[in-house]
Amino acid sequence: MRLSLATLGVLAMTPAAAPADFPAPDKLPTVAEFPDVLTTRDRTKITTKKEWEEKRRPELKELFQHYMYGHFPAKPDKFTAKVLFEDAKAFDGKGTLREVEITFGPPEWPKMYLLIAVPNGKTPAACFVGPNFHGNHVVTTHEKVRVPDPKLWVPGSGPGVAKGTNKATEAGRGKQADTWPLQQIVEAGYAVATFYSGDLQPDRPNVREGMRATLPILKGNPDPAETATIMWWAWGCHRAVDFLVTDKSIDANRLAVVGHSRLGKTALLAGAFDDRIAVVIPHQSGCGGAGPSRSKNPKAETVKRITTAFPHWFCANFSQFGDDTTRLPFDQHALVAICAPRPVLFTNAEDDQWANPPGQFDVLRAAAPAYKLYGDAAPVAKAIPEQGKLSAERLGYFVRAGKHSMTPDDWKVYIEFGNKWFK
Ligand code: GTR
Repeated sequence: MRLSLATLGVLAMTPAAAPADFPAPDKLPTVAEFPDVLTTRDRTKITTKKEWEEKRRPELKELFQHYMYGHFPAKPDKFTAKVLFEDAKAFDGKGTLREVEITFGPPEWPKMYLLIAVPNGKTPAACFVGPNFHGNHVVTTHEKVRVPDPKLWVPGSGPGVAKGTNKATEAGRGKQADTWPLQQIVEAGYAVATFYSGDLQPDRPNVREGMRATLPILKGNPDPAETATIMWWAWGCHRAVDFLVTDKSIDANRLAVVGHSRLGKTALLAGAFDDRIAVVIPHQSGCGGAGPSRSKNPKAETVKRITTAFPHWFCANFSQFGDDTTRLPFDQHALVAICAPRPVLFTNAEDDQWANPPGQFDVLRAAAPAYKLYGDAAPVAKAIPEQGKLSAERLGYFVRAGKHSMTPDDWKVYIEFGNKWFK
């Protein structure tokens, strides 16, 4: 069946036009260090919270859309949720587990499946929310949790995915329960909600599928700021939030977004573009997330490398900066600054230099001026804290020993940070 653009909801999704005066990447001025977060494009120095919110913050949001992540899609007009199952005696009776099917557009649009665990007797609870890599069924052994439809593409590296199939299967159930340790989180008094990132946008280039299939194809004249994959995943986090704020067992004022690696990049972007998210925790997110584009760490991933290996994560404009990141009119500190005054925590591992832990600390330091406008005189530590010790300032930082992974010990750190800021 051929679907017309209108059936696909294209009209609803057509983004606002990019500001006309944004120069092509190679026409931008060179700025060797991080551009000052408080100086606007027209060289005005921001000194008040009001000026920040009215002028610089919206400008930065436009710049990040145009040159890096692509247009921020509109909120869908339609939104319905259906509870697929609920187990009020999950986690040895300590919590309730449910899965919710969320429909937010015309029937052709992808649906999203949100898995929610809530601590019994401790509601409304603060909630960690974020995308997962391989499907909800891999984060729990619970037999009712849905396996993604075999028609939906999943990464070949996922548990229970037979070679060459890219199909999720029953064999993956519970195999990555350590990455989103639901019971541990519930026992700490928190709720947790996760969804498969590929529900919204499968993680592969060149295929017009998922939410990307709802955009118009501009033949011969592609939009260099077309909404890219990380933006779609962030948009998915916002749709999860749309549901969570209606759920009486969740405290809508205490939501923390969490994600690992490419999904950590997603968590930071999601936090920057949605003020309903109170705490932002990108874990080992590196280049394109918490890591600087103007990197001084020779072991870290570069813009050139990431835009070559993963062209679909960012809009086409971003790849233009691969050979000269000094032309970027922002660096990642500005994405953190957009989150001000909300707490942001960067978590890392020593052996994961690809994600650039020291560079991420520079990013936090450079975001501080925006936080100071809100009255926090010392929002960030002066130096990188010692390994294994959480620096729980408003701009928090943590580096542990070990590798690139998301573990129950990392969750202890997110929870410790939550315990401080959700008080
Ligand atoms: C790597 C990529 C990183 C990071 C990681 C992941 O291959 O270079 O930027 O996102 O994948 O998502 O695990």
